[in-house]
Amino acid sequence: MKKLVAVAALLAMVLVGCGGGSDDADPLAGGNAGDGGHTHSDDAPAGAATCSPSGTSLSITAKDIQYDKGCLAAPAGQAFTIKFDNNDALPHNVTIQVSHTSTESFFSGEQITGPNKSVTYRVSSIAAGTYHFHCIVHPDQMNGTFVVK
Ligand SMILES: [Cu+2]
Repeated sequence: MKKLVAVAALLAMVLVGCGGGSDDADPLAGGNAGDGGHTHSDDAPAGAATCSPSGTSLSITAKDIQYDKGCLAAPAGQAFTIKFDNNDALPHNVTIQVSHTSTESFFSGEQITGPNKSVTYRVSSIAAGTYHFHCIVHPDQMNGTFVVK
């Protein structure tokens, strides 16, 4: 199990190295008509999506090494579930953590390999905040904002 994760992480790093960055979908790029140019604003991460919770049953799907959602939301202080569908013949999961680079996670779901595989993760309650989720195998291709409120 440990070894598999290590291999997967290595693979992800190789993939990222070859991919040459996944910033091509940055909605802020090219949208700046202002004369100021770059403003290094720290108050919101570029391209961060926001969403609001609607119940304790969340769902997300992976296909073509992408999630179908850029934002997931859960109510603060309540346990919830995430139904995760994997339509790729690759291992994916959902991990929730404070930030992209954080080394501690609130929750890290079991990796499943599709296609047509699904799992329902049970996640313990999380305090209100805006966090991050990603696939631990493909953190740079598969990620999003995790809102708890
Ligand atoms: Cu993945």
